[in-house]
Amino acid sequence: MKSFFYSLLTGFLLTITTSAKADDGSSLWLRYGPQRQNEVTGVACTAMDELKQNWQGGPVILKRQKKIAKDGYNITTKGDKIIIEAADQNALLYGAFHLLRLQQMGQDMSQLNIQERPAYQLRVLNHWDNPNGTVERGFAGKSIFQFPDAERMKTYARANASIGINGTVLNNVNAKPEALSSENLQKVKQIAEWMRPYGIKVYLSVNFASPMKLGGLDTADPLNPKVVDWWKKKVAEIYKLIPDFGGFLVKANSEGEPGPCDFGRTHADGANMMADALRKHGGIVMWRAFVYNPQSKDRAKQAYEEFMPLDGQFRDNVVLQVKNGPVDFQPREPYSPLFTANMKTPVMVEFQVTQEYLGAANHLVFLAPMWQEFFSYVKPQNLKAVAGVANIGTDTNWCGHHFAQANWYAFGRLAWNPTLSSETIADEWLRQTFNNDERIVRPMKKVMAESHEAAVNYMMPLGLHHIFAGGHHYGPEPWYDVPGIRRDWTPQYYHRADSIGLGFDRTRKGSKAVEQYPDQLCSLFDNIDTCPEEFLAWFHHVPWNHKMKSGRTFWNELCHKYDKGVQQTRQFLAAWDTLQPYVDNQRFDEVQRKLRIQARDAVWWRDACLLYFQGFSHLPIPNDVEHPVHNLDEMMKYKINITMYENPAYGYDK
Ligand code: GCV
Repeated sequence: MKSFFYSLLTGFLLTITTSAKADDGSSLWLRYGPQRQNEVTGVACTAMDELKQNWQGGPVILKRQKKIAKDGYNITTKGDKIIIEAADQNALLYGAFHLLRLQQMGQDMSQLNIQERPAYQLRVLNHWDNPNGTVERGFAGKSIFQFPDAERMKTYARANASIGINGTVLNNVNAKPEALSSENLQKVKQIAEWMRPYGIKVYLSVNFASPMKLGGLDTADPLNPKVVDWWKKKVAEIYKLIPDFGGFLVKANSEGEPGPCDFGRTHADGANMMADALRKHGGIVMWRAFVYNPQSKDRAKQAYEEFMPLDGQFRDNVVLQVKNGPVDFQPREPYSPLFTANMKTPVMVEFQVTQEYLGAANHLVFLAPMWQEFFSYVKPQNLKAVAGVANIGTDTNWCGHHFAQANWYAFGRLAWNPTLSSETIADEWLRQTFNNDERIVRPMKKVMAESHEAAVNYMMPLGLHHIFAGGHHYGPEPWYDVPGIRRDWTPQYYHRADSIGLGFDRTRKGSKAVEQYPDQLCSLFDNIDTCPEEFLAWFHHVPWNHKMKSGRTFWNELCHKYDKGVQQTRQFLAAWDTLQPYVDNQRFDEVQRKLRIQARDAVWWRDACLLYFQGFSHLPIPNDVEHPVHNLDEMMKYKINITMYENPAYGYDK
């Protein structure tokens, strides 16, 4: 009896000691043991400092090896020493972080023989940060660049370098002309100095009308000599301050932003003018292909239609930055057909790390599986570079949700090596961010693996897209409409629900968007019987009674998918609830709170969408799924009163 009480007491104390430690998540995945001086010799650089402080093992030698390709490195064990070889200092740093990762994951390092080469030379984060400190689609507080402090900038740079990110665009693509003011450039210079030791170049988004709004010219026509001269001088000013400045990112003639088309010129004219100004300094232009006009019959076709005729006309220091899907970062989209159009112009993919359409910083949605799905259609070698719209802000834990850090991490790892499995990435991240305890790693790896599909299920299954709330884009509003609003900003434009069925007919008989894909895929998508079911309502107006592979009708399948998503979020919460003894109190509570919101939001999504679409299908919700608990009229009246710069504190149910 005594020993029973004793073990109960020690068990209790152990639980208290492990869970009582509060951890605010500010260290991200960079959690090394107690610092001590270690034997690190060779090239003196940031890699050496990093290892001296954080490496716990035997001697490490950093060696320069000119023959290794840029940014690549080798790590080899030789007797009791570990040798990291690379051609330059940045790559030595990547090697050092690789070694530290192995240390954190408790790996055997007695026989290392690693050769790493990145798939892309440019691996860049895009921050949508505004000069006033707000972040467009930012769910983790304010801009980290508004009042940057050296310590936080250093953690940011280290975190990026640890996953191979080597570029950062500091401001919103909806750029203010002031981004190029001499005053702002001083600030950019300071940030560049903090980034430089970690191999990160800075870039700026620029407003195409800057020569007018900032320079006082009466035009921004890219072929006007005064405009050309203005950009040349501005670029020279930048490089004088920041000799390794990366270049410009441009959103032009899209969603009200100015561009070359305002002056009767093409996107190529605009991009080339800037590229010429940047060329002699080694800078590049990332020109976004995110364009669409309100009159179009199918927004999904537009980037292709607008940019294909310009192929071959861009300078070689221009890269077209194309969103992964043809519409706009929806929970699931087919890839944008520009990626397989065999363009001569280099293209880079733009992923969205911030969860604009995936539950903001409230839902646990691990994005690596979604990005891998993209790479299952688009060969990595077809791309020149990879960009990710950052989910980073001033919140203590950087990303608003502890598990959203995993998306920053995954973005960097996939930009380095797009063939990495999402399971490997989740495993690495969990072990570094929490610990190597299998009781955490195993269940949460499963949750992370299922989380994207779950979100698709409870938000927009079977090819549905763009049925979210207007403005802040959080929560379901398949009914959203405002008098006079452009049609391609309303869900009805996309879901086209009627008494016959649901979905956008993009077949050869419909908008013909399928024809932008290579022949084989075009035929596959075009035929309702061969179209992958996850894209059904993307490419077809699917009859409510269409027979699905499961044997169910389309309507019944839709009900099942929505309900499955709900059940999955409950399982995620249940899995997390059991981890209380193994996770520090603060992170346990914060994640639990978010998972509860997610589970409630999933019910909101399911109920809103099924009840709304039922008004068209006039079919009963099958008895083998949980029936809605909310009332459609009330859900239709419910509004979350926030802007596009903040994370909702709650979902539907407070
Ligand atoms: C930065 C969507 C988002 C906008 C974003 C735009 C873009 O429309 O809702 O916030 O603007 O995409 O990628 O340019």
